[in-house]
This record gives sequence, C-alpha cells and structure tokens, in this order.
Amino acid sequence: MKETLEKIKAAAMAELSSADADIEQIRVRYLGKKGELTAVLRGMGQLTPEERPVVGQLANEVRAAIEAAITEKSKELKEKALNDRLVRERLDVTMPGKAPRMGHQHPLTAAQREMENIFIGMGFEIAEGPEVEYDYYNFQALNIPENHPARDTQDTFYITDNILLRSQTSPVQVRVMEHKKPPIRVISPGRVYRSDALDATHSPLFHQMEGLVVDKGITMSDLKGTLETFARKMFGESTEIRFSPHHFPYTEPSAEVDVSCFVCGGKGCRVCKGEGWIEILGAGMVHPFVLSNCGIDPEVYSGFAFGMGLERVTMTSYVIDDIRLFYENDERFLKQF
Ligand code: 2U9
Repeated sequence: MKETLEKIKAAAMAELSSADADIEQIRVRYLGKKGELTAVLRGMGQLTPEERPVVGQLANEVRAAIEAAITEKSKELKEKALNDRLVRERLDVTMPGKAPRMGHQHPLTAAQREMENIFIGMGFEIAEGPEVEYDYYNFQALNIPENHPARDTQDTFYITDNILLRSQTSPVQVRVMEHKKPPIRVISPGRVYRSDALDATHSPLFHQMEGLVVDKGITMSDLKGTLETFARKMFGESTEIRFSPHHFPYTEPSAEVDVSCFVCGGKGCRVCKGEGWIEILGAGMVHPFVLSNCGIDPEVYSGFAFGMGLERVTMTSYVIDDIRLFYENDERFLKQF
C-alpha cells in the first residue's frame, strides 16, 4: 500500500509538472471522492492495526503534497496567463491617437453670443422668459388689444384662447418691468413663433433679440448712441446707422434702422442689393401706455426698445440666402462656420 501511495504521488507530481491547463481535472482524478488516493484510504480497513497509522500518516502526507503542488501549479499558470495577456495586449502609449471629431457652435448661436457680449459690454443684462405665453403679455400689455391689425402680421399658434406661442420676445421685458424698478437695461434673446409658411425668407420658428432700457431722462439720443455702438462692434467701426419713421404699437415714436453696407461701405453691391443700406432693426421710445401697463409711471420714467431678427442679422453677415439652411442640420452648410 505504501508503494501504491508513493506511485500515486509520483504520477500526480509528473502530471502536474507537465500540465499547462486543466489542473482541476488532475485534482478530481487524484483527490476527488472517486479519486485514486481516496480509493486507497477506503481500502485501509484491511490493514492491521499497526500498519494503519503509518499508512494513514503517509496518505495524509501524500494528499498534502499533491494539494501543495496543485496550489503552486495553479498560481504559476495564472501568472503565466496574465503575462501572456500583458504581452498580447501591450499598448504603445506613444502612438499618435485618433483625433475626435469636434463640433462647434451653430452659426445662429455664435451670432447670438457675439451680440450678447456686445450688449453685456454696454451694461445690459440677459433676460429670459417662457415661449408659451399668455395673450396678455404677448399682445395686450404691449398696446395690441383684441382686433388690433398687428395681430394679423404677428399671427401665431394658439394653445387656448388666451395662451399662445410668443410671437416676439417683448413679453419677457413686460415681465422684467413688472418685477424690477428702473434703471432697467436688458436684452432678451430667444425663439419666437409666427403662423408663416416656410420659404427662403420665412420660418414659423425664428429667433429675436430685443432690448429695453428704462430710467429717468432716457431719450432718443440714448437709443441712437446705443444702436450705433452695437452696429460698429458687430459690423465694423466705419458702420453708419440711419433712422426712418415707422410704426409699432408698443413704441412712439418708432423707427426702422438701417446700417451702412459692411461689404461696399454704402456704394451699393450684391449684399445690399444696390441700396448701400441694410435694414436690420426696429426701435423706438417705449409707449407711455406700455410703461403704465407694467406699473411704471410714464411721467417719471421714459425708455427705449429695439428688436431684431437673429436669422436676418446672421444671413446678412454671412451672405446666406435661404433661412431653411439654419434648421436642416446639413453638415455641408454647418461646417462652413
Ligand atoms: C416692450 C416695449 C417695447 C420691441 C421692439 C421692434 C421695435 C422691432 C422686429 C424686428 C424684426 C421684430 O424680428 S422682427 O420681426 N422688432 O422692430 N421691437 S421695438 O419693443 C418693445 C419690447 C418690449 C415692453
């Protein structure tokens, strides 16, 4: 029996030393319930009482030796597997990487930020408000009662009889005036909606930037100075501005504002369609009714307001002839900015 045990030990050791996987199979074969060593131990009943402890001790030693060899071997195999993997998956961190494709701002966003920064530089704050508005803030507070003709030119999308998608960002300034005492100096950029069919120059969704200044002693010359400063920063230092009489229900007097063409400087070219001037803005002195509607005493305070279409300014600056290009997300267009 001792010989059998020695043989088992030698065989197990030999197998283990040449094994390169499947250690578990070897363990089961020698040490498992139906394994060779277990079979020997089962046969110990036939030994004499003197032999039994001797063989028993040897059997235990053989088991311990095989177990130790298995542990040793499996550690060795694990290390080898890890080393093989490290070699196989070696990463050369000095190789040049793949440059990720970088996006950039949409031309409308870039133009909006540029305009915001110019006004921030003049002490304006940015005000925002809801796109889903009450009829009151979008029309009535702005001196556009029911059945006023301006409701046709600014026809929008109605959610209910008195809730609509704002047709201008003016309701934002109405809300500012309701909550803040003058001096007020805000611009309100954002999306607006009109019930217009989509074509090269119209879109049911577009963007505006409006401005409002209210304080004691604000005059039309403050308006002209502010817009001239804006136009020169936006279109170039030699830009001139030109006011022509106009009508808006919320301002009195009102004006249409042109800037001298930044391409030809006023001589007339393709961009200004031979005019030398490009119309980009509307403006005026805030109507006293509008000030009172917003809780500001028109006897004490006065103010000016202006508004421009972001698409129009951007289309003019970049000589883009179709408004739909802004919304189609065609990379061939967007990449050019
Ligand atoms: C308040 C009072 C007055 C905002 C103004 C304009 C003139 C204007 C148009 C430009 C092209 C709209 O995008 S467009 O279609 N806007 O000409 N907007 S004055 O006047 C206000 C605003 C708020 C409380």
